[in-house]
Amino acid sequence: MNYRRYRVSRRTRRMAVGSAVVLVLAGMNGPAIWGYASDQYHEYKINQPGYKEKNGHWTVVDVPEEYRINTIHAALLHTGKILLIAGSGNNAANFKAKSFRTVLWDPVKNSFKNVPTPKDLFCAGHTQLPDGKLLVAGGTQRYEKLGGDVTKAGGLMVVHNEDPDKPMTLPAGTRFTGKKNGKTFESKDPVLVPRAKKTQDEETRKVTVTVSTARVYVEALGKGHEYETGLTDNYSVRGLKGTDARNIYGIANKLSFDKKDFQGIKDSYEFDPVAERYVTVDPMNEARWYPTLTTLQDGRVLSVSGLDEIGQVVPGKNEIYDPKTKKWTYLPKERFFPTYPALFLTDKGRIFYTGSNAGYGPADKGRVPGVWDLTSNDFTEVPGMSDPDVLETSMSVLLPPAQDQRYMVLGGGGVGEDKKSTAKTRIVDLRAAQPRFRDGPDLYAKARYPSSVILPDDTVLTTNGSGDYRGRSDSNVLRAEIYDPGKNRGHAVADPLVGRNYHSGALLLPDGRVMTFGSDSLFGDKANSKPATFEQQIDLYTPPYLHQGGKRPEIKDTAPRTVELGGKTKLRTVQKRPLAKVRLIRPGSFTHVTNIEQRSIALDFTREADGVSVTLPKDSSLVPPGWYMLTVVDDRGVPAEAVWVRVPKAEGEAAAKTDGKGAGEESEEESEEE
Ligand SMILES: [Cu+2]
Repeated sequence: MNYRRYRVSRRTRRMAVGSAVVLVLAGMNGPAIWGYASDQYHEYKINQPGYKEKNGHWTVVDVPEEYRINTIHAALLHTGKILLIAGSGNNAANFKAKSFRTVLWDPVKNSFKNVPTPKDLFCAGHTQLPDGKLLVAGGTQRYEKLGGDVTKAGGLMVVHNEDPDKPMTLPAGTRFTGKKNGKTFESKDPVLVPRAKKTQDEETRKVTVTVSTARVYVEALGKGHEYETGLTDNYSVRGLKGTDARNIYGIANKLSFDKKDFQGIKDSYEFDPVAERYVTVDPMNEARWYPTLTTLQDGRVLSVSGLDEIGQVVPGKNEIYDPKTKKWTYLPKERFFPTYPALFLTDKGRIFYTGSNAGYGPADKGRVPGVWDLTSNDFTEVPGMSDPDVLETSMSVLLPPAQDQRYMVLGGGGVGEDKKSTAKTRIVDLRAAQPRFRDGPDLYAKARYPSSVILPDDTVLTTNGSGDYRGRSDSNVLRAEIYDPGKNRGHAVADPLVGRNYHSGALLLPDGRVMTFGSDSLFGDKANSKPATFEQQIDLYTPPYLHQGGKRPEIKDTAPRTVELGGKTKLRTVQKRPLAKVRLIRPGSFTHVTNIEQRSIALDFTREADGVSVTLPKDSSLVPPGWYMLTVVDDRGVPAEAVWVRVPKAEGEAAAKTDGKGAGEESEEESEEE
C-alpha cells in the first residue's frame, strides 16, 4: 500500500472533525458533553498525521457477511493470501451441524473465498512445509462436557488383544459388557488393537506373549446414574466368538459423569496455496487437540502434545512428519509438554522450549523452559524465569534479528482458569555461555494472550490480551506497544479497536501492515453473567514506519524467486533514503498465543548502483526451508513491500538424527523439490 494517497483526505478530515467538535460542544450541555466530546476528540487525535507518525493507526477490515467466521487460526501463505481457519469455531452448534469453516483472504485486494474444510480443524496445529504448503494436523473429535452437562456415564476403555497372530479392528458402536457389573457401554469411534507381541528368550527358548492395548472412548447406552460404575471391571466384547472372545477384552476404571475434556483427531492435511484446497495426507499416530507443529531444518515437521482421543494430554509421544513420504513416525523416546508448547527450532538440530504453552496439562509437568536435543532426547533446563507459575497463555518471540538467538516471553497467566497474570517480559540469550532468563521491561499491563509480531525494522509489536482468564470481569487490555530489542525499551502506540483475548492473534503482512483477528471472551459483561459472542472483526494496524511521509523504498523485482542457502541474489530498488537493512522474514502461522514460525533473519548486502546484492546465511537451522518475505529497510526504519523468496532445503542437508537412521540417508532424493 502506498500511503501517499491518504494525503489529501487527511487534511480534509482534520478540518471536518475539528469543526464537528466545536458544533457538538455548542449544541449540548451537561456531563454528556464530556463523554461524547472526549470520544470525538480521541477520534480527532488518533487521525492526526503527527499522532500516526509516532503511534501508527488501526482500521477495520470490511468483511462481507458470508465470510465472517470465528477465526482461531491464521497463516500467511506465499501467495500473499491469509488462510483463516475456524473449523467449528468453538461453537458446539456448528460442531453438531458439521459446519466447519475456512476462508482465504487477500489483504491487498480485500477479496475473500470460502474453502471447503474436510474435518473440524478447530484447535489443530499448523506450520509451513518446504514447498510452501501449510501442514495442518489435529483438530476436534468431540467438544468438552462440563460436569453438569454430562448425561451419559462414560470414559476410557482400554481394549486388550492377547492374540499374537492378528490385530483386531472394532467398529464404532461396539458394545462392551462388564463381567461383574453387567452394565453395557458403546464405543464412539473405531479402534484398531495391534496383535500381541511374541518374543522368545534365546537361551531358555521360552516364548512370552505381551498383550497389546488400544484406547477408545465409551458411553453408556442410556442416560442416568444407574449406568455409572464404581470399580475397575473386565468387559467382554459383544459379537466376538471362540478364541477371539477370549483374546479380546476391555478393561475400564470408573465410568462416570465427570467433566469430559475436548478430544483430538489424527487427521492431517496439506493446504495447497496455489490450488487453494486441503489435500489429505497420512494421519498422525496420535490424536491431537492443541498440538504444536515445528518445521525442522531438514523440512520435516515435529508434532508435540495436544489432547488425545480420550481427552488427556498425549503422554509424551511425539512424532515427525516427512513431507516426502507424507507419513508420520514416532520419536524413539518420549518427552512430555503441556498443550501448544512454544517449541522453536534453534541450532544443531535442537528445539528451544521457552516455557510458554496454552491450555492443558498438570502444573508440575513440562513447564520449565529448556533446550531439547531431539537426537539424544536430553533436556537442559534454562534457569532464571520470573513468574514461572504464570507461563500459560504467555507469548514467545524469537527477537529480531534471529541470528542473535534471543527469545522473549511476554505476560502469561496461571494454570487453567487461574485469575493470576503477569506484566513481566523475560529475555534469554541462547548464545551466552550459561543462558539465563532476565527480566525485560514490563508489558503495558498484566496480560494473558498478548499477541506479538516481528516487524521488518527489527522491532516487535505486542497488542491486546486480558488480565483475567478469557477476558473475565471485563479485563480486556486495549493497549499496544512496540519493543526495540536493540535499546531494550518499549513504547506505547495507538490503542487497538477491540478487546482480544483467548482465540485471537496477529500476523505481519508482506506490505508491512499487521492484521489482528479473533477473541473468545467467556462472558459478555463485567458481572460475568451474560454469554459473550466471538469477535469476528479483523483489524489492520499500520505501524509508525508507514506514516513517515515521503516515498517508502521499493523493490523493483517483484517476481518470486528461489535462492539457496549461502546463495546471492540481486534486487533492483528505488529509494529516497539510503538502505540500512535487508531482512528475510518467515511468514507467521498463529493460533492460541503461539506463533513459533515467525522469525526475521538479517541478510548481508552490498549496495550497487541500482539496488542491492544480498547473501543468504548458510545455516538451515537459522533459515529452515520454505517461502520467505524479503524486504529492504531504509535508514528511518521504513520497509519496502516485501517480495517472496523460496529457500530450498540445503543440498545434502543432514536430517536431524531423530529416528535412529544415519544422517545421510534422507538427503539422497532431494532434488525433486525444485
Ligand atoms: Cu482453544
